[in-house]
Amino acid sequence: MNAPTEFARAVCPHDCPDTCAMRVTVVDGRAIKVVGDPDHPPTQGALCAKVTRYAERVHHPQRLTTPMKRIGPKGEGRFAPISWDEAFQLAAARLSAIASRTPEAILPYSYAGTMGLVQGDSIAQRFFHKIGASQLDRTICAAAGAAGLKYTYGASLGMLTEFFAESEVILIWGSNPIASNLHFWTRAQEAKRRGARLIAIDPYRSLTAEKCHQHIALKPGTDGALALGMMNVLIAENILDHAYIAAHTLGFDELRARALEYPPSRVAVICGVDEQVIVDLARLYGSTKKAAIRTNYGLQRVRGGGNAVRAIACLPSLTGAWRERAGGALLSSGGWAPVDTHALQRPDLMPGWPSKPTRVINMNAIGDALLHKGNATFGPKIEAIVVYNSNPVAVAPDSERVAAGFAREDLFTIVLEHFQTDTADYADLLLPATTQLEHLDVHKSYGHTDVMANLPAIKPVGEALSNTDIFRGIARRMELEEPALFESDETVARNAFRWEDKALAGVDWEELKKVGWVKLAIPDAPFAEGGFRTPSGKCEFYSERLAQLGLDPLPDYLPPYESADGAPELAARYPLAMISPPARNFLNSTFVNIESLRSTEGEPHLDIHPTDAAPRNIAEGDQVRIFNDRGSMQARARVTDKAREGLVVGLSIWWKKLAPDGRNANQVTSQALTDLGGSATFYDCLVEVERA
Ligand SMILES: Nc1nc2c(c(=O)[nH]1)N[C@H]1C(S)=C(S)[C@@H](COP(=O)(O)OP(=O)(O)OC[C@H]3O[C@@H](n4cnc5c(=O)[nH]c(N)nc54)[C@H](O)[C@@H]3O)O[C@H]1N2
Ligand SMILES: Nc1nc2c(c(=O)[nH]1)N[C@H]1C(S)=C(S)[C@@H](COP(=O)(O)OP(=O)(O)OC[C@H]3O[C@@H](n4cnc5c(=O)[nH]c(N)nc54)[C@H](O)[C@@H]3O)O[C@H]1N2
Ligand code: SF4
Ligand SMILES: [Mo]
Repeated sequence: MNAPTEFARAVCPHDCPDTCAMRVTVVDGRAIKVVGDPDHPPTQGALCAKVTRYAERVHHPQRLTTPMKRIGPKGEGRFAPISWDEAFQLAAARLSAIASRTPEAILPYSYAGTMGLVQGDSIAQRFFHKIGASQLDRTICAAAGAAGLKYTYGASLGMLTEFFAESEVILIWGSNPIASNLHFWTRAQEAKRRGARLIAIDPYRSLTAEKCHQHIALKPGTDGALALGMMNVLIAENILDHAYIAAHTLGFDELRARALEYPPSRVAVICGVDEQVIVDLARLYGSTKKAAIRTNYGLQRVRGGGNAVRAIACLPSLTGAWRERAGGALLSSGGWAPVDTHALQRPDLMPGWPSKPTRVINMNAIGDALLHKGNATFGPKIEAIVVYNSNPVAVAPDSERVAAGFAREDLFTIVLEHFQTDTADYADLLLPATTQLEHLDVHKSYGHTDVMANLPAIKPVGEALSNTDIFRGIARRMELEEPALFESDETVARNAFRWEDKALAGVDWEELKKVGWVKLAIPDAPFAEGGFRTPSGKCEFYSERLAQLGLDPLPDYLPPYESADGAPELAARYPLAMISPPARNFLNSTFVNIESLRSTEGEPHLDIHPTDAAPRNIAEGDQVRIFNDRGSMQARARVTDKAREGLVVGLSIWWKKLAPDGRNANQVTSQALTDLGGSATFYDCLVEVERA
């Protein structure tokens, strides 16, 4: 426990690249204030508006404080309180009965409600592995980008976020840092004050794009073509670092041939951007020494997302931007920390490991999976689902099918939650979980390069238990005897990292607990001398591993599934592309139920260009219906050129039950998967819009 000084030290648990250090003021056992730690360099004393409200969320009157069981029809959300003893008994009885017969009929469903390595996927994974449950492929967010990086750099690695402050050109590509990566934006502002040019590449004039020197509003899902077009110019005009290419890259000749297929004239048509803009962008990028790319996940939520990230990731290796610490690219820094995933999750507890691991279900197709009757290829029908750290009924694509799946009378559903979310409404057993201020955890970051310790600041609210305690409780009642299931949070945290790794040399868990955070030892310019983590040790323009999988070994442009190029007939019926990126005051669907933040967002909106609004008779403030073959939702129209022509934007992710029509953007999104990584394609979605 923290000493009862004036504040306790915590880590923001949310799925955000910034992983801030927090100071919590506790009075009489209640957290009354949470602020950014001024001593933590990446946090610089500032939290975002959402998490400044964290104490309000922790002590919210609607926090779940006792276990509950369903008393009404499925999905109605009526529950009666029960004891933990009864809750564990009910969970154990149902799961044991299924596990003894068809263990793969049990499925965990979790994502990043907390990014903590302990309360995320440690005891929970061990539990599901031990009972032989199906595995979940956790691909809802970043898997396409991660695959793009893996096949190009070897892992999720990139330039260090602090050095963007020294960059001379920054491409903010598929990223809206003012909403979703605030502490990077601070660095970009520093660079801007020193004279850097900021260029946003985004189909939407986001809060960030509005504040950049230039905004390139390409068509959604066409980033791979833009990157190849830039390469074409760099090659044609010989703006290349030949020495860097020769020493530290693989497959230049092949990439060159591919890039020559993408002259700016062709790319201009694909992207819906002037040819000269592409040429100028490439020239500026290539001729600036300290040229940096902050790309983010917004651009990889489309069919060609993995290839687009790969193409972008090649750019700094062509120009040698890696030579400077203020040059290079960053999508995720998550691969720098030496996390011991095997020790945390213990895949070896799976009955058939390693030769016959259990079935894997992609979380993006959860709707189809829950509605599947089971057969030889799919395997057994899903009979039980255990949801923690996620709100799939609100966040998963093709929501009509997701909700229909959760509504199945014969599905046994356990939900571990802080609040009665849209998903919790479908639970048979609803179990109250602790928040970050009430439990122990250890963190890495995917935006900066510190590892951090989170210590409990207050006692659990009500009868809440940590995820780890809940899974230990169920395991005990199932009479599982595996010791790994009963390790303490301390022990799990102590083994979460390979402390002997040179990035952590000299630090251990005791030390980390004491000091709060430790910066990993990584060179300022990590790839100045090559040292990529691919099999060849080079930046792989050409990937032999992809070739062996029967995939294109070179990055290419793949038109979105749902676009005039990808599906002309569909585009004729549903001519508008819809994207639903994060709203500034929500974190995915977290915080939507915090009144102060929800009232700042107001209500669900749809931004639509005047040229698209006029023929549909849509005026500012009209209630509109957005629809396609998968479903429909309503929103209030904002007629604005922030959305480029042909694009509509509905900032997300609303709780359905807190939206006027009980629906959200995922009514229209699809379960189709990306080219690489099996990621979701939330922004690869055609719709029509009409006045409601
Ligand atoms: N306030 C807030 N912060 C968040 C979140 C939140 O919900 N709210 N969510 C967190 C999570 S889980 C994640 S993954 C990150 C997400 O944050 P980011 O990685 O920044 O991704 P998005 O917000 O999805 O999209 C960023 C920008 O990409 C644009 N975009 C959409 N499609 C395309 C495209 O095809 N090409 C290009 N170039 N741009 C495109 C969008 O208009 C948006 O402005 O943010 C995290 N931080
Ligand atoms: N239309 C559309 N849909 C999207 C996106 C989009 O841009 N547009 N973005 C997608 C992306 S990038 C992501 S990452 C996903 C995010 O999807 P999710 O990971 O499901 O994120 P949240 O909606 O924030 O839900 C997390 C839930 O976990 C709970 N939680 C937090 N901490 C704990 C804990 O310690 N224990 C337990 N038991 N519960 C906890 C929170 O209360 C919250 O309800 O959504 C995706 N869905
Ligand atoms: S959500 Fe992101 S910016 Fe906000 S406090 Fe958490 S880590 Fe920091
Ligand atoms: Mo995400």
